[in-house]
Amino acid sequence: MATNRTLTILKPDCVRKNHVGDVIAHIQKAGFKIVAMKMTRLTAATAGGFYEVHKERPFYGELCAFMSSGPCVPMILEKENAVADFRKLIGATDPAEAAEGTIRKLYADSKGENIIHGSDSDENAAIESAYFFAKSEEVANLA
Ligand code: RTP
Ligand code: MG
Repeated sequence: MATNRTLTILKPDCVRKNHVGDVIAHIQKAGFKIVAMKMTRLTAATAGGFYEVHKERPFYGELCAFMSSGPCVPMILEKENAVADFRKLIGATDPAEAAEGTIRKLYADSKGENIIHGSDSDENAAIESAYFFAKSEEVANLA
């Protein structure tokens, strides 16, 4: 299987609850390598652009307010089958429905504040990575 990349965001609730270290450890133990990482605070407009696909959904305003409510930690991750394996690692959108041992099951409180994002396709992983990182911020060689 080919090595590829996904984009994650440790959301503002993750930072607020001091779970950044726990979640990064969980991700690294699952075999993902960190290719790029930063801490940043999104504006409501930047959060809205990131989740633009959801702009007609009833929760969009709440989502933009939440994602801009404090600092977050976007990262580009690399692993074989990264997108699908990462979605499996984080669990279902609603932590109440997430499988035992997944990041959302372990650390998230609600469907709206669910601790972490994961890209849903290789195409979106590339688009989302470029949304947060210049190519010069990505580690070219992990060895
Ligand atoms: P994400 O994009 O953040 O990885 O989450 P996802 O694919 O599992 O879920 P998605 O359908 O893309 O929804 C994006 C984010 O919007 C918030 N949400 N709130 N209150 C609600 O019913 C609701 N539904 C979705 C969540 O923060 C979700 O992760
Ligand atoms: Mg999504």
